[in-house]
Amino acid sequence: MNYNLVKFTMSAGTAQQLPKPGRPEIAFVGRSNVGKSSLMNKLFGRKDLVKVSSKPGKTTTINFFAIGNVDFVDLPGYGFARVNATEQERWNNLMEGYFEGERNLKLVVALVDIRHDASPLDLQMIGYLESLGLPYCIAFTKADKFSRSKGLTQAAMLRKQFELEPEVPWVLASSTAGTGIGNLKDTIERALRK
Ligand SMILES: Nc1nc2c(ncn2[C@@H]2O[C@H](COP(=O)(O)OP(=O)(O)OP(=O)(O)O)[C@@H](O)[C@H]2O)c(=O)[nH]1
Ligand SMILES: [Mg+2]
Repeated sequence: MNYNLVKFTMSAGTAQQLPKPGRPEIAFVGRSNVGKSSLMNKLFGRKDLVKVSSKPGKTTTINFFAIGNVDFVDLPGYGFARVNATEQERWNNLMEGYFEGERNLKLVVALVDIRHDASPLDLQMIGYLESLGLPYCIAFTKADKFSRSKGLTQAAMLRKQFELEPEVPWVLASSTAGTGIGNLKDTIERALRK
């Protein structure tokens, strides 16, 4: 896949605005601020195609990026203390509309911050992906914050906490250092071939 050909295609702020399912999709989910948008930029080899912010809750819409006939989907993060219930409800409807919309999801890349124990919301997210029977992998992000050996120990501990089956692919990733990007691309290619 030629990542250089990436193009932003559209944003959906409500489930009704989502594009019709059909094209193969690779989606990125995780807590707000975990590094979804940064990791996508790194995959694309682009600095700021996907908007990144130091403030959590930057991504509030579902954003689609196309590479040939495959869509890469940046989802708004969870766990961000939103100011009001209306916004939280919009988020819930948007995410449910997406995941339960019979899309052609080839892989969900679930991002987890390597530095922290599995949070209840992360556990819930993985459980949700499992319950829908979606193919997923885990990207442990911000691996640059640890030495390689500490990162590997921490990843093993988190995989236990999530009770991941051995066949669930995982990578240690850092958008700042570029760690794990090749590995993640291989995982994506394998998922697209299935
Ligand atoms: N050290 C380090 N910082 C990172 C890494 N990836 C992202 N960050 C920082 O983490 C913050 C959040 O990154 P984003 O990519 O916007 O996170 P997001 O998951 O898209 O956040 P939302 O859009 O709020 O859901 C930014 O300040 C990034 O610079 C990484 O691999 N290492
Ligand atoms: Mg984002």
